[in-house]
Amino acid sequence: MSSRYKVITIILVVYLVVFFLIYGLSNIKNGQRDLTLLVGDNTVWDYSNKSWLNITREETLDSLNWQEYKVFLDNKYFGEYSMWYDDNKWYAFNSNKTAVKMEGELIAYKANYDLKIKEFETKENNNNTYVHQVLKDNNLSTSSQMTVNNVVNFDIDDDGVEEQFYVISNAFASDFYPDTIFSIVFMVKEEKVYSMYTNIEKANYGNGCKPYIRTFLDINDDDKHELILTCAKYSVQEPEDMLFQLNKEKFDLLISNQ
Ligand SMILES: [Ca+2]
Ligand SMILES: [Ca+2]
Repeated sequence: MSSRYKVITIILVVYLVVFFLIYGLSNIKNGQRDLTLLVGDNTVWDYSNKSWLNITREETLDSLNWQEYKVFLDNKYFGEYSMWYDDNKWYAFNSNKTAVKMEGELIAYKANYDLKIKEFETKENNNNTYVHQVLKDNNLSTSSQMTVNNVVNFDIDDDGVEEQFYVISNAFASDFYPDTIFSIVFMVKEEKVYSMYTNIEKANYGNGCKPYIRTFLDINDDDKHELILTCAKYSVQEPEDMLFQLNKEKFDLLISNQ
């Protein structure tokens, strides 16, 4: 090979490597992510071609039974199991097709990448500074009685400092009778309030819903976490499951089961 061809070959190889590094890797990182997520017994979300789909029950039964999922219970890794949906409930089977008992809240996924799911602790809130501010901002009394007033500390944006997530509600009160039912979830970062979920309605027996943060998970593998918020409804009504992503100054609702 003449030195001229060697130079051309080297330039070509370098060009192809650089091309792959710039376009190939970014495609793998951004475009080719496929995910099926089971959220409890009520919700199945599918992510592919950069869009979300809420899968309904009939489709679930047909296409998702007996596939292998990574299973988490109460956000703790439980193992890899074949999942089977019957009578509105997921069942897990090991490789011998023996049913495995699951205790705790189910999150399970099937994906072409590792979905990071982190544990966290929900605590009763005993500092109402921000709660009072948010109640006022929503024209609600700061002396409102509540059925939920919780806080979760979690570093959602991976900057090494935990944010505070407040969950407040007066839904399903049994010993007081509010005129207005509210459920509000917001985040505080550096003394600034970021609203995530606000539902305020006139009381009408059993309406409203009681929210809780269910799971912090990193759906797009960028180390910043997204979160699933569940709002439990009265009696047999299906709970609402919502997936939120922090997008600079605000939370975007990526998908809901309703
Ligand atoms: Ca942070
Ligand atoms: Ca993320």
